[in-house]
Amino acid sequence: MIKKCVGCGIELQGSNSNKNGYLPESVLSSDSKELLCQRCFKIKNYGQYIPVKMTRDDYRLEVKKSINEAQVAIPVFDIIDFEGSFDDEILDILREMDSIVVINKLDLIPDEKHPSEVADWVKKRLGEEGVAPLDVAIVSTKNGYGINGIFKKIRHFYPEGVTALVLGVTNVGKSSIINRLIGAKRVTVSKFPGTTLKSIKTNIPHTNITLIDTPGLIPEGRFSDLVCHECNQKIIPANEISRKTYKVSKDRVILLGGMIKMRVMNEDELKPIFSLYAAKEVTFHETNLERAEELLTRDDLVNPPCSACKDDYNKNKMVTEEFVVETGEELVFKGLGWLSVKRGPLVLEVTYPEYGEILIRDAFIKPKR
Ligand SMILES: Nc1nc2c(ncn2[C@@H]2O[C@H](COP(=O)(O)OP(=O)(O)OP(=O)(O)O)[C@@H](O)[C@H]2O)c(=O)[nH]1
Ligand SMILES: [Mg+2]
Repeated sequence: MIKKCVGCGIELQGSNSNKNGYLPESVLSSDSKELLCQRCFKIKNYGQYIPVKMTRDDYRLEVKKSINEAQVAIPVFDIIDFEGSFDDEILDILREMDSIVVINKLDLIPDEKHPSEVADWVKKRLGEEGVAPLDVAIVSTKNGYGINGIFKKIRHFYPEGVTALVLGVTNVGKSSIINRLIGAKRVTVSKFPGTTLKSIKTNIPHTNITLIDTPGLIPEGRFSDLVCHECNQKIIPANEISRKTYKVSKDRVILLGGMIKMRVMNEDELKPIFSLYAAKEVTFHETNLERAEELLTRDDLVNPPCSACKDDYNKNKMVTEEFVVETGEELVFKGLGWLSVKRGPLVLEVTYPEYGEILIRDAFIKPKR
């Protein structure tokens, strides 16, 4: 019988310690039903980073395999990187399948935003993508907020029980949500993307609800995927994000880390006002044109990227594009942060790696007066 790791879903093997799914033969042949591969053991107990390369096809295969078994999808999105948690393949599934959408990491946003406001905003945003979920739950697995709400929603729509497919991009907290719902630290969670390797079925104790955890996809266009994994960890916020408000005139330059250069192009007297949001470890810098170029060479002053990945980052094809962002709109840097315009229009000339996606959306957080 094939045994699988309860942490990441990989098939276990006892013959090659350099390959995925390794577990010493003596443990593997024991009667234990809760076997953990060596990689999950090291992640769980020592917080080690042990990357495993997953291709888009690997991901697709795992999710597709499980779709037929599930009656409902539980797509998980990261509230802080909503656009970065979108992926066409996930949206395609949601257009066809009933879903209860979970928006995770509520603890990271500044506290003036009420969860019901977030839910309304999410429904509208998903509607624009042609997705109409059965319901939306706003949660934080970090502090447990809203977890019971997911359970109640599943019970409400499926009183007899159901098999639910938990899906989403890497690191949004799919496995964390499953652990919260089953009330145990069973599946492996880590701060590094790409933790879950195969689908894992788990039952919520004393119910007929089965949850299928799946590996996360790495979506296209995230700025956070252009830096080394240490910098990646700085960009993915662990605590409440920072916000800084600007009122600046033409030719002032704002640097978002050493990753994005924004030059204000407004000609008029009335200066635009906007707030910038990103993880605390990402530096924000306001300067002039000349100094901006010098600063971009200084990873001690503006980062990420750090000295180790700066050269690679700069090898990306850079583009410069003009964006006009109106009052009440936001300019989103997928996987990095966003800028919210309080008094617009804000005309910006943005220089960034072509791989990264930048888009304009209706404001999610309106800056405080
Ligand atoms: N601040 C905060 N962090 C969270 C929350 N939920 C999960 N995380 C963190 O996000 C990281 C990823 O969590 P996982 O549960 O492993 O995410 P996943 O979606 O299963 O990731 P993959 O298996 O790689 O696809 C971990 O560092 C978690 O601690 C949350 O509600 N708030
Ligand atoms: Mg996972």
